[in-house]
Amino acid sequence: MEIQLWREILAPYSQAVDELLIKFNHIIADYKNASMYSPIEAVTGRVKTISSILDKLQKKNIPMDQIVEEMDDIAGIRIMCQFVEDIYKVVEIIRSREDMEVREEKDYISNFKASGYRSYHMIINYKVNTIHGNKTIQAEIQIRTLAMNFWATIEHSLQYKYKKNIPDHVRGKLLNAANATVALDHEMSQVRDEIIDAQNSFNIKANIVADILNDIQNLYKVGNQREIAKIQDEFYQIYEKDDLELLTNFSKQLDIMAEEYKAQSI
Ligand code: 0O2
Repeated sequence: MEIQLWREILAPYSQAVDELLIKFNHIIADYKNASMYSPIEAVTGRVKTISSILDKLQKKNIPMDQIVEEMDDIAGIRIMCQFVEDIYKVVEIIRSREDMEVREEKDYISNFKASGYRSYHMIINYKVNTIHGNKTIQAEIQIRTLAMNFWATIEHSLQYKYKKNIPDHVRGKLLNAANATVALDHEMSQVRDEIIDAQNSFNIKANIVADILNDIQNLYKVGNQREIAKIQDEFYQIYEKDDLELLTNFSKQLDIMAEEYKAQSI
């Protein structure tokens, strides 16, 4: 197969990865803007390298002309969550999306692999619009906790180093480490509510501060500049007190002031 053909084959997968990354990052942003805890911590994506595709075709005896139908992970998205519970929330989010049609799900968390690998996999059909028309491609979404991801990333590089024949003594250590990540995820889940509360407070404060500074910026354009400088000083003093209620009230006052200026200018 010529290089040019590979480019043509891979282009829609690359577009799908770009689009899916934007969509999942928007989900994170939507939660944060609403001052809500996001079940998605981070998302990454990649298009499988030609060399990995060739390896897999060989391993699974897939003919070249069956790549699109038979290979489901040329486009790959990886979603990282803080807690195991979040993984199942993300699964629900994906199941409910109209732009992602779930073809297959593999729960390697309830049934982890002999290697110790844990992750939730979803294969989806995803439609991309290109200048050559619409094309539906398959994409693999791996959903894992940060601990599962840490383990899988290291184990994956060892598989590469040992060409998939990891020596028994290393394999044993990896299984111990996999068990440790199970315990870590379990312990973290016990304090999930407290951690979420702390993170929500952080988000609420960050959003209020952003609103206040936005109001000050807008008032600066239309108001008395000395008065605005005083407001800004007042904000710094309140901020130092580290009291969410005071900040909230201050933000409300500024909103009222901004509305008054708006009314005057009409
Ligand atoms: P890469 O380089 O990450 O793309 P198989 O043929 O068994 O490998 P199958 O049946 O197509 O895979 O799907 P499966 O088992 O769900 O695995 C798909 C992907 O999950 C793998 O892709 C890995 O990314 C990841 N994975 C599965 N098992 C393990 C494991 O034991 N350790 C780690 N670190 N990752 C795993 P690829 O193509 O194998 O690799």
